[in-house]
Amino acid sequence: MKRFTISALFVVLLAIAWIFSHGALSSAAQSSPAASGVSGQGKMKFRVLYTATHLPPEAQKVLTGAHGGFAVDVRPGKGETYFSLKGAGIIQISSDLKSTRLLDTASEMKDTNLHNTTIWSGPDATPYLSFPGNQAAAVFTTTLDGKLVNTLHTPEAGIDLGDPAANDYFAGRGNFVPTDVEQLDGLLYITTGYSNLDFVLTARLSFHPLNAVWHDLAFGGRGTGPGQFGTGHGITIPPGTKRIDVADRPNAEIDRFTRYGRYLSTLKMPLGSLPCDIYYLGNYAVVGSLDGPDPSKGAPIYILENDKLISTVMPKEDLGLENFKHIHNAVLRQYGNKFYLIAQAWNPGDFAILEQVTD
Ligand SMILES: [Ca+2]
Ligand SMILES: [Ca+2]
Repeated sequence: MKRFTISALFVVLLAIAWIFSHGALSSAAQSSPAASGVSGQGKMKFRVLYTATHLPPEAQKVLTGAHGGFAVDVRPGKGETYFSLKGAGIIQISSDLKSTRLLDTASEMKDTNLHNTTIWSGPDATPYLSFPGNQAAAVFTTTLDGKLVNTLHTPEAGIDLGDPAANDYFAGRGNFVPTDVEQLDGLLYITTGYSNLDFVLTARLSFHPLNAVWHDLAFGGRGTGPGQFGTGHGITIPPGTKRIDVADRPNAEIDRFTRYGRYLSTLKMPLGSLPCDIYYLGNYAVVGSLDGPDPSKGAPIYILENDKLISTVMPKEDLGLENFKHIHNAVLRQYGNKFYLIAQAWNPGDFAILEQVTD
């Protein structure tokens, strides 16, 4: 009986010790800025849900080199997000954001930087992913399981791209440096912001088998005039429209065009910001910015509603994500009754998923 009492007392002491140590651990975790910070204004405030450790181990190993962007499968019943990391390959984030996995990626895509991603559907509704290979001088198109089905290479001298400046550039052996790609009505629209050309080029798609050939439509060009770019870095077509939006990064502008390349208007971003690309979800838009107006205060993710800035999320300053010195890309997801931001940083690269704070 006595022995039983002593044993029972020991068990109770063990339990108390466990509770105390567990409590200490959880309070340590909660006191880190990444776990407690909130950033943004109004209804679009966010906290950290997942950090880089949410990615597959092979992706974590090469994450500091991240220099790309996300595509979200917005078809009904889908919701997966795709991007690629040099040295790892294409990564798929599940619709509920709870899991990530690497897709089997062709070696010519895996070991080069894919600077952004878009998802689009062919005339028979087959979905494809396209990636601008800024180092490979190619635009790669895959199926959703990562199988490479087309590679579009540098325009050959003599091909009519629809603009004498673009034709002369490639006749003079200028380099093709795609920085983003979109698809509309059988045309790929490709920004070339990292080259002196700095035009949007187009290529005509055909199917079964998938092929892309250069098309005689090009627009933009380097400059500060209407519809010109300082660096035409990102290109996006707002879903349900036929409008082409180009992020002109050093000029803090989103330049808007018809699908025929006719300049429409410019959406001004905060002066001194460096918008990399724009992503639309309903009436909302998200703009990841390489720097903010005050670079010492870090890089913002801007959230717009009907083209009006409603929230500025600062992952480094407010959320303690130390590697988020520069935002290279961000997209907005809605899952259940909440919004989520999926973001990647550049130099150093990093990754995070932020969750809307609704309470
Ligand atoms: Ca411009
Ligand atoms: Ca884009």
